[in-house]
Amino acid sequence: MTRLVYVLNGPNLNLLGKRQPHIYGHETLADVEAAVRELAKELQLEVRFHQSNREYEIIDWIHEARETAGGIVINPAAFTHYSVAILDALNAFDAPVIEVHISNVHKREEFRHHSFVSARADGVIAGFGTQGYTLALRRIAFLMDQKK
Ligand code: CA2
Repeated sequence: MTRLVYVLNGPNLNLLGKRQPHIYGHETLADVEAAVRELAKELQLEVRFHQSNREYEIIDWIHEARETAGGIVINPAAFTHYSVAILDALNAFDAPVIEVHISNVHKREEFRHHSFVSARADGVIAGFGTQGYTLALRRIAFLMDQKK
């Protein structure tokens, strides 16, 4: 089993830490990536960390992960709430998937309460701030080790 994990981020998450800190906090996506990489070292995982505002790029990374990765951590951002295409791509990926949301989507507008991705995710983390990413990585490492 490969020790490679993809950490995928959807649209507008490149603005993290630069706008709406009352919802998403002060950390930037570069800070999140640094924290994920530090933990990955401890867990002896290799990480590919990506962000895109384009749905097809996220789908292409999921396809790539089918060949190479042992798990996916994904914050699909707004795609969460309407992308059947991302759900379909994840359904073709056989290893663990953890869905992360920085904010507690269930405390927000009604349209954020439904996630297409949750129908595939092995676990969902919401409302833990950017800490959700490292919690998700720990869970992926646990699930990967369990499968050995
Ligand atoms: O809470 C989350 O992580 C979300 O996935 C973030 C998405 C939102 O559409 C989901 O409902 C919940 C939005 C990401 C946009 O991120 C920004 C960060 C800073 C400034 C502006 C946007």
